[in-house]
Amino acid sequence: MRIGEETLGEILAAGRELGFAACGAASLAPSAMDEALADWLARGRHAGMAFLPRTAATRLDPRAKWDWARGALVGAVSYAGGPAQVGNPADDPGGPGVRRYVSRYARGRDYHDVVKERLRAWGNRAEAVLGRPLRRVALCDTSAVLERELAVRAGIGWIGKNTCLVGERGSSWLFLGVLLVDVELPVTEPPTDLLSTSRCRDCRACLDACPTGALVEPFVLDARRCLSYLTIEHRGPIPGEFHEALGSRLLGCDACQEACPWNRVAGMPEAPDPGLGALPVLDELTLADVAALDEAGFRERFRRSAIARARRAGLVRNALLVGANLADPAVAAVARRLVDDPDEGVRAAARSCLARAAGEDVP
Ligand code: B12
Repeated sequence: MRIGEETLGEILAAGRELGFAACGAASLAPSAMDEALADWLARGRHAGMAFLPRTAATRLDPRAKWDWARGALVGAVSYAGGPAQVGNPADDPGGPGVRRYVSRYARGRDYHDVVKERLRAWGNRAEAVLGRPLRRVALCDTSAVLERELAVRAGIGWIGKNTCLVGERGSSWLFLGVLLVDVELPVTEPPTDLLSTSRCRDCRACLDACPTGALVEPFVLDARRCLSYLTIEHRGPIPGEFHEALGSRLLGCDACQEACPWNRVAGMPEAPDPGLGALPVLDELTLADVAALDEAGFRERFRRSAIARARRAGLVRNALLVGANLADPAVAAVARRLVDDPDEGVRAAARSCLARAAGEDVP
């Protein structure tokens, strides 16, 4: 079934009423990114994210998995606002004992829940508009679709050199969600070359701001060097060459977005979506408290947070390395207990933390 433009207009209006900062509709024509994705994977730029090559075919053509789907409704949820990372890690916001940077995306309720709940509500509203049941599935982040490309095709924004989707009115502080539906949507066909949508012109602010040179060329991120990847997705020790660059980043990195001039234009929401709320647990924990978390404590505290993705071992490892960067004696005290931790990444970080506290060179 194909719906008319007026009906789609009503569905998109319902999406905006539900609080999406932007929403749009896309076809499920196969991706134009087949060569770029194949090249990116072949060069190993996905690092240890084995799920990316495994699901590449579905990412390029979601109908390989959801064969009943005919169109995609795409929504963006703002997570703008909150303290920014400043140049000197020791000056980071947070107050005494809690100087550490947590990426903006992880400061509220788990965005997967927030975005999917809103997509489901949108599906209900779409059913009401259509007057018939709608087969649908709500996707955010964890499913095998190229969400940024679908968002471009839905008219929500364009791709920056930092690979992020920048909204039509500025701001890349946007989560993306996709509702696959079993109706065909009246959309104008997408551009085949995603990069032609870019409005970066000769700006290189994000490439220059990346502390590790992870943006190896415009629009190409090498996850092996990306602090966001290393602190969230990567299991095991973080290679020594990145320890200092980590600065005070306990989880994630926003450098390439902080540097983007499009995040300083007025227009898009300047505050996080109210649905995200705040995660008070972050204010209560010092770096040493984080380093001392056990599995049960970690699960309990981060149950409803995107931080859970880093797992206890990842977050403790990061806290030890950041503690060493900030010369925090309370973290060094915890490190002594962690040199025999079951996790190799934690053990290596504890050794590095103690060696740096003792003023030794770390390989
Ligand atoms: C794997 C992944 C990561 C990896 C790799 C990121 C990357 N750039 O590839 C890591 C762990 C590093 C990561 C980090 C972050 N991520 Co992430 N991530 C994903 C995930 C699960 C898959 C992305 C993917 O397929 N990557 C493969 C590359 C090839 O695809 P791509 O980035 O979509 O493609 C770009 C390039 O290929 C380029 N491109 C297009 N055409 C062409 C052609 C040529 C010739 C070339 C060279 C390039 C090129 O433009 C594409 C669109 O940006 C998506 C969710 C999803 N299912 O899509 C979220 C997602 C992309 N991440 C998201 C977020 C919020 C983040 C972080 C901000 C979190 C943080 N602060 O730590 C950082 C941002 C870092 C950055 N600059 O990208 C959001 C992005 C929202 C937005 N506004 O863009 C998404 C959409 C999740 C969501 N539902 O909101 N992420």
